[in-house]
Amino acid sequence: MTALPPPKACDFHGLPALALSAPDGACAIITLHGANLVSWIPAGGAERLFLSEKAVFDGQRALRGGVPVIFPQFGGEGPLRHGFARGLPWEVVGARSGEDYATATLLLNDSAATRALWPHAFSAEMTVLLSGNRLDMELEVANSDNRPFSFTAALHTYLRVKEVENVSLTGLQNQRYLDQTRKGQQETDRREALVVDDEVDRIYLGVTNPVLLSQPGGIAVAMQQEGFEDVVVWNPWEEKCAALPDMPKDGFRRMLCVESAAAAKPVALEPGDTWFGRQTLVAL
Ligand code: TA6
Repeated sequence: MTALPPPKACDFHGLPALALSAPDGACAIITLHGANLVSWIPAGGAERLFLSEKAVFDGQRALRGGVPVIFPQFGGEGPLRHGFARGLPWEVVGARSGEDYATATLLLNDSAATRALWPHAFSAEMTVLLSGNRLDMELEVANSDNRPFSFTAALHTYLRVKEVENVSLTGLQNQRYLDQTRKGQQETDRREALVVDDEVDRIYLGVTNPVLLSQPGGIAVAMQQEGFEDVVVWNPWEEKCAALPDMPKDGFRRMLCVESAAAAKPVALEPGDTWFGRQTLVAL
């Protein structure tokens, strides 16, 4: 059998990255900066992730789009807002291709810079695996400290859509959520489908069902998760989008974040223990 070419190092807008391609045609790009999966094209399909054309590739800031890795803090303000993992360089520790898949693992350990913001020893691994129409992304966190710590985290997935007002998101009916546009007020979603025609910023709690994003033309993405308890749905809409310097004015129309998150309830880890959260996307 001929050896399959391993994922290749490449340059993505000046950032070091890894290009993964499976023999079945599925391909993806992950930047070492933030371990951000900035592109995913399922076999025989088209780009499924949104990346803002005004994203800043300075190797400092988080990228506006793709799948920023949020760790060790979801949300909040100040330097720990949405964690530091999305703005730091990760290291490639594994990459290979097989008959019908390609995979890569990136690693982030604590450093003097992370300990200045969050005083714990940890090791985080982000693994992506693509095959056919499926993408698995897994974040694993290990406590390498000698005392317990807790954290919140998310895979802040920006899904690309043709026109957000035509999107329907199902699978969240009767689910409780915290409405971040109303100071975290708790509500229950009674609608069969979520239609986005205004700002949406919700943390759906304890989601175990798959979530389906459908668009006219039959383009759909199914999302399932393990380890992560919450699903965050976010679209900034017109006014908040205009306030984001790294988004074009109409950018909110072409994206919807459907994030797998451990946001409402922090994960507590004892020394030596590990936790993982996985988001699986299937392009339909
Ligand atoms: O995940 C949703 C959210 O927390 C929103 O509240 C929103 O502001 C967004 O993430 C983007 O945050 P960022 O720090 O990337 O601008």
